[in-house]
Amino acid sequence: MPPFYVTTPIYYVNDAPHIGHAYTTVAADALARWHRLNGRETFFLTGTDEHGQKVQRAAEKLGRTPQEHADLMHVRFKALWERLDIQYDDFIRTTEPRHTRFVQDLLQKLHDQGELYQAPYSGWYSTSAERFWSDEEVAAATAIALGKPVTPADLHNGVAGVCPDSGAAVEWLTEHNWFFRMSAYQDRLVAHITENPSCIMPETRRNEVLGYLRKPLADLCISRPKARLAWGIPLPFAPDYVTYVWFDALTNYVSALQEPPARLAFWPEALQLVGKDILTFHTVYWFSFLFAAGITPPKQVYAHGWWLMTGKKMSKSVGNVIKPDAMIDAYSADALRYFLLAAVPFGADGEFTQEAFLHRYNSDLANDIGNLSHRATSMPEKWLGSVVPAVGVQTDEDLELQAVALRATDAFRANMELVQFKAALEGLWELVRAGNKYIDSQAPWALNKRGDMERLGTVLRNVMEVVRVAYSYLACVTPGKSKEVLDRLGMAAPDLDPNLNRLTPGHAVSHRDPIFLRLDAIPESLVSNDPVPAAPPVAAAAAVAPAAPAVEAAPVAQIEYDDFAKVQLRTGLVLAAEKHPKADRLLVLSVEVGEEKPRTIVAGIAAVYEPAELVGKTVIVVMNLKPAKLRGIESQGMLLAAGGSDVASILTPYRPVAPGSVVK
Ligand code: ME8
Repeated sequence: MPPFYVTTPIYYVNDAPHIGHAYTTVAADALARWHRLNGRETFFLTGTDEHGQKVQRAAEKLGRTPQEHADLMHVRFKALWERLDIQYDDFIRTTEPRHTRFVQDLLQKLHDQGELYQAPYSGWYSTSAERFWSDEEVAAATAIALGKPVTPADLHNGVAGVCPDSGAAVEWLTEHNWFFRMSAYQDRLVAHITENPSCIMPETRRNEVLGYLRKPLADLCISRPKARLAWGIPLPFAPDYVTYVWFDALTNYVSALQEPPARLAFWPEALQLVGKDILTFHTVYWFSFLFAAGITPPKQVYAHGWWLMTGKKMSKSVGNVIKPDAMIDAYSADALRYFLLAAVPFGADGEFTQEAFLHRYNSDLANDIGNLSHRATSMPEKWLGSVVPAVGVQTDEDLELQAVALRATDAFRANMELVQFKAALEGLWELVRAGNKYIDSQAPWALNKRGDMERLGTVLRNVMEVVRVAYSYLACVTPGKSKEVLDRLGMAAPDLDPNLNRLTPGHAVSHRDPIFLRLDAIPESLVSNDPVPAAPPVAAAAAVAPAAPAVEAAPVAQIEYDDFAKVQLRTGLVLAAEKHPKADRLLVLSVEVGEEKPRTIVAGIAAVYEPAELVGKTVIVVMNLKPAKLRGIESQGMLLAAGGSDVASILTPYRPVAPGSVVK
């Protein structure tokens, strides 16, 4: 069996992750887990794209250096992946030396081979957006601004064009840049894609790329003058230039495999998942870079569709995003993972609505599979002393249930090979529904009443086995819930054998709370789409001002609930931590608390914590403590810690929760 390598795009660190980013990453994680479960050697890569104008501008807006910004922002992706139970093998950041070194070596190699050349680059430059636009883009924006048709020729004949982003004036600018001879690879690209049809999926997307390649392919500008864009990897042979985003970004998929050398075996056995927005880059650009470098293109690039909100692509720039943390809080990480994969065929667009989520959650998870697993342990608890019963004589109904198990697991397997999660889950649900029907038709309660314990044992055993099969296959989609249910059946790991005879008779099973609780309405926190209440009056800070030293044995003053309620506590994710420049005892933390900007918190914990160990930890923050300057740095809140003045431990939630969650 060849090894399996799965990748996600590396996400821009200009903003926080949303459901769209979670989608690709959950899909990659499900595939990686599936192949690992089947014993295949697997490598799963994700990461962050940290260079370029977008990141530079986002950092400038917040008064940070781009590196500081990237250091802070990539932690948000890692924190979300932890909450979503994403088991990646490596997380690459394009600012890491292992990556920049590889990109520079590759650029030098292509330069030495004569694949790169310098030439003038012209376009409509917008000073406000700090970028070039094409004739067509500016003509379209100008036409809207003027309310009359505008052609590219008009722009070159005196009609003043405007920037599609800001509406400000654009100017025709020419600068020298470095180009990659992409046009030389046009025929080879067409031949490769035609001879390896599954290298771009789904088929409609492959046809789109072939359609794109029917027009003459231009060479690709791969640089920007450092004077205009400083935040990038310098060209080793022309240090006044940096390489422009795509050459840098795409290369991550192989730069991450360079060390240790054993990783090289994963290339080109790669399945690269991308949104359809970046398919041309991942095929036309990427494959031709690889051809030039003498590297075989990846086995498959799979482009999925978009999550939409009222018909528009969910994106931070439109402002119509759903925050994954809020969905996880309301429903659980596994419910979100399941919904993303079950709701829409991989490749198609899908409208994200709270109504659809609630409906699917209740029908598929709370009702179908939740009920099934609940009944599989409640009935043995009531009637069989909570152990796995032995199988007796098999009836036609039992054999039919076994046949469904074989069919359903085959369907799951076949569809996972095709990267069709929805169809795979629908296949498995045939077994889940058959399991529930089997309980209804076999009526174990009646068998118990009649005292037919042998048949009762056989029926309940079959039900338990169906649960074992279903949750084992689901372990790649709902890993947390699967583990919990399998644990109730006394199993340490998933078992994909579809034969309904794998549990050990006499083994203890345990019955616990329903695994997916039914919800009657969309959770309140999602209706407003703002899980964080308005900030309380700052005057309440007095309630948490440091108290006078306690007098030994003095009775503790009691307070009313209202007094306590004045203290506003929230969870916070530590994005960065460093030593206070002027005080050995203090650390300065940057903590994401669900507000627009992270808060700076100065804490007296330097004696017990190294700054690095705090990054990525969730802490409890007193939000409405009056800001105070501590040795010159303003602290915008306080951390809770145990141990009094000799801090023993900071407080952190027992289970992962989203930053900004209210603590009471
Ligand atoms: O494009 N629906 O990064 P990015 C589905 N850094 N998926 C979505 C989505 C939506 N509404 N919005 C985003 C970049 N995605 C580059 C990639 S790779 C060498 C460099 C997902 O932060 C989808 O996978 O804009 C999309 O391709 C990716 O996020 C874009 O993330």
